[in-house]
Amino acid sequence: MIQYKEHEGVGVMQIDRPEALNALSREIVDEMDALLDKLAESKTLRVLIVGGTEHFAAGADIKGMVDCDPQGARAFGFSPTYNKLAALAVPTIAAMGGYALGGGLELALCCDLRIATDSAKLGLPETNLGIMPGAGGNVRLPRLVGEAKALELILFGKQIGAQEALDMGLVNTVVPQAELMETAMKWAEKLAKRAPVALRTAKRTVKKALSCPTAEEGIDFETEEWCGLFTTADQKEGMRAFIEKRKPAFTGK
Ligand code: DAK
Repeated sequence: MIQYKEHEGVGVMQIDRPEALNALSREIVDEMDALLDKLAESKTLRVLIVGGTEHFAAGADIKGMVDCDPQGARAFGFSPTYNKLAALAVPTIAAMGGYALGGGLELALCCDLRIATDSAKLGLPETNLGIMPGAGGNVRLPRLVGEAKALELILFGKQIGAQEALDMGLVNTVVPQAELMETAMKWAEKLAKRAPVALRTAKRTVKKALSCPTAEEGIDFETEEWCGLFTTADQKEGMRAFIEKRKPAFTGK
């Protein structure tokens, strides 16, 4: 149900449950959880692509939730797993085709970058079901697109197309369906060749800064992290390569 392949530092995790438009069952999320635990410890992973087969994911499995009481709903929760994806040190890219709805879109919101196909449909339709987003959607979406646009999507439970998603900053780019995985791979390969410690530090710093109560605290954190990069071989290599007018060969040290 979860497929995983890794080649030269680029990992591809795909949901594979086409008969239900990749609706996320408890089992799928448990598999994802176990995989993310391994990936968090990986010494080889440089970039992770998260995708679906034909569709990204049409949300959490409604059939598995319909009879839940509050305790059962809590046990169905995806957030501990989604938080593991958001906390991965390496850059992550969501490659979204078809439907990315509800818990599916919330999964993509845990990634650093999002690519959608021109026919993709995105949204948080939970209020149509008498619930609300519950796997970070109320928290991550407004940070990305602002409060008003996030509430428009959540309160109307509407699906939007890829162009509208691009216009509001929900996705980074839109590509034809046939070019989705190729584009995601190109981005990932490019990132995999860049200085890994610098990328991980930048990701950590941007995330930390977003949760700092003041800009000053964020900037203090940034300064410490920035100075720390001067302990790395990649900093020496990157700057020497510039001065020597050659391409840097980063080692990740
Ligand atoms: N769950 C279960 N099955 C689904 C599904 C879903 N989310 N989405 C699609 N399917 C199944 C359909 O039931 C159908 O299966 P059969 O009936 O043929 O067996 C098959 O996939 C094909 O779907 P359709 O026949 O409906 O296909 P259409 O092209 O006509 O429509 C659609 C596609 C995506 C517009 C439609 O399927 C749809 O509206 N699906 C539901 C989308 C949705 O409402 N998603 C949000 C789900 S709620 C939690 C936190 C968060 C969450 C859960 C817990 N805790 C903190 C505890 C997340 C909640 C959600 O994501």
